[in-house]
Amino acid sequence: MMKVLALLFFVAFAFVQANNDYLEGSKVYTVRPMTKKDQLIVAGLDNIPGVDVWQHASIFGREARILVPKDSLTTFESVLRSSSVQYEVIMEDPKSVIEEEIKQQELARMKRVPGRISFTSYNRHAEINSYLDDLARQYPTRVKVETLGRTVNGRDIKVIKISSDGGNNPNKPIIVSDAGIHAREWIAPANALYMIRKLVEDITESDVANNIDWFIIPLINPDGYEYSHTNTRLWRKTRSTASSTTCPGVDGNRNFDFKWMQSGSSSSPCSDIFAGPTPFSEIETRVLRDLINANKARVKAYLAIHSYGSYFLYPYGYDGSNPSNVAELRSLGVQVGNAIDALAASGSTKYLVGNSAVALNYAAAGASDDWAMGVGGVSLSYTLELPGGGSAGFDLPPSRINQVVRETWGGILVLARYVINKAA
Ligand code: 0X9
Ligand code: ZN
Repeated sequence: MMKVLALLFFVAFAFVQANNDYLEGSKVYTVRPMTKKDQLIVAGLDNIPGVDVWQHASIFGREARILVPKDSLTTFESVLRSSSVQYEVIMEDPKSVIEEEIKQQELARMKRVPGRISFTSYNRHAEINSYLDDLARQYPTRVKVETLGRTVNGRDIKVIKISSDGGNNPNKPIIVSDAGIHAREWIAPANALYMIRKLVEDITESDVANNIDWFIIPLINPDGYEYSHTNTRLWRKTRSTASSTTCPGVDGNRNFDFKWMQSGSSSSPCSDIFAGPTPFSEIETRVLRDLINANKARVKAYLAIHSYGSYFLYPYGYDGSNPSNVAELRSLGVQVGNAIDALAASGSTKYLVGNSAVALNYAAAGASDDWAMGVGGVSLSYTLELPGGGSAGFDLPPSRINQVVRETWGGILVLARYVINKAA
C-alpha cells in the first residue's frame, strides 16, 4: 500500500513539477515606492511581459511583491535602476521554493480524514461539492444546495442556501458570499467552508444562523482552482478558451459589467488581468450576477473572499470614488477588521480597511464588489483579502488554515449582526 501511495505521490508531483517549469530562472522582488513618481513607475511594471504582481505596494507603507520571469529580468531591473526606486530580490529560485511547498501541501492532504472536509489541508473541488451535498442530505430543513451553472471543463458551480425557516421569508435579510474566483487563493474557499460549518454543523452563534439567510458559493471558479492544484500553482483566472487556446482564462474579477475595462484590466488574453472578450463572458461571473439579481430586494450584504494581504475593502475600486454610504461602510469595516485583529495570532498583519483602489493603491474595474453595489444595489459590499503566508503569499501553509478561518469568523459575525440590527 505504501509503495502504491508513494508511486501515486511521485506521479502527481512529477506532473505538477512539469507544469511549473515556467518559473525556471525567475526571481521574486520586493519594490518600495517612496514617492508619487515611484508609484507610477511601479504601477507600470505590470506591463512587462509575464510579470506577476503578487502584492501591490500601498501608500500605507506596504511594499510590492513581484514575480519576474527569466526573460523579463533585464528589462525589469533596468526600469527600476534608471528611476532609482528601491528594490530587492527576496527569492532567487521561486520554482524550487514553490515545489517544496506543493510537497508539504500534498503531505498534509495525505494525513486528512477521508470523507471529511478538512481545515488542516486544502480540499479539492469534488470534496467541496460532496460536502455540500452531504449537508443537504443531513440537514434537509436548514440547507438547500443548487447547481448554478456548469463550467467549460464540466464542473458544477454550487451554492449552499442556509436558512432556519425555509428560505422564503420576504423580510429576512440575505448575505451572499463567494470565494475562489481567483484560483490560486486557496485559503478563500477554505474560509467559506468554515462559515458553512459554523452556520450548519457547529452553530455557536444561533442569532447569526437564524436571523439571516446565507447564500454561499464556496468555490466559484472550480476549473481554475483544480488547475492550480494539478498544473500551475499560481493560476489566477478561469479556464475558458473562447478568446485564445494558447492563453486560456479570464480574470473573473475584471469580467463584471460595471465600468468594465475602465481601469486595471487588460484586453490581452495572455494577461493575468484579462477582462474577457465581453462583460459576463464567463459562467463563473454570470452565476453570481443571476443569484443577486434574483434576490435583489433581500440581499443586504455581499462579501467576496480573496487573498492576500489582510485587507477589508469597500467600493468603488474602479476609480477610488466613494459611494454615498461610505461612512457606514467604513465604520462597519473598521469594526470587522478590529474583531479579526483581536482574535489573530500575535505578530500577524493588522487589517487595513478602506476604499479598495485607495488601500491597494491600484484601481481595477469589473470586479464583483463594485458590480454588487453599483448594479446589484447591495449597499454593504466588501472584498475580504485574507492573510498571506508561504513564499508566494497565496500558499498559506495548511497548518495555518484553522487559525485564519477562526479569526476571520469573528469579523464575519460583526458584519452579520450589523445586518440583523439594521433589518430589525
Ligand atoms: O485585484 C483584485 O481583483 C483583488 N485583489 S487580488 O489580489 N485578490 O486579486 C482586489 C479587488 C478589489 N476591488 C475592486 N478593485 N473593485
Ligand atoms: Zn483575488
